[in-house]
Amino acid sequence: MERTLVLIKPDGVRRNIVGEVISRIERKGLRLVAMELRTLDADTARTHYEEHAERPFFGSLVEFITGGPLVAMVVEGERSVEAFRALAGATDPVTAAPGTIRGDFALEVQQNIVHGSDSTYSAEREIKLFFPDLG
Ligand code: RTP
Ligand code: MG
Repeated sequence: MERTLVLIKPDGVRRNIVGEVISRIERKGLRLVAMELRTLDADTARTHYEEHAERPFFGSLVEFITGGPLVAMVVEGERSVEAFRALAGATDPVTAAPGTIRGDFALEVQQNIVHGSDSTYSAEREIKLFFPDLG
């Protein structure tokens, strides 16, 4: 069964929509297999977003993602990587379709509420980074 890493970013926690996001994941039929509320250190954040290390927004992204507690979870189900990305919506919340998490709850590209792994390869790497003890 396919697994993906989902983060409810610090803006989502701050805005008290953790339950809303989890509810959408559960209603879709995906299952939670691990979950933790934690504040990321800068090293973990840089490793998580290493593909963006050369982008102009990298420093600001690391500052944002370490700026408060986030919820990290492993979600499992049929084509869960693609299924969660569809629930999340486009990266830019302005163009994200209404009905998606970003389309319904966000307006700024950085503070877009959730992260979902973009491939099964990324999912494996990210799950190891956040949940090294998970089998
Ligand atoms: P994520 O990795 O967080 O699931 O988001 P994504 O795949 O939809 O988008 P990605 O291109 O991987 O970007 C990672 C996160 O960086 C922030 N971002 N800021 N122009 C900007 O200031 C900018 N572009 C992206 C967003 O928080 C985005 O989700
Ligand atoms: Mg991404």
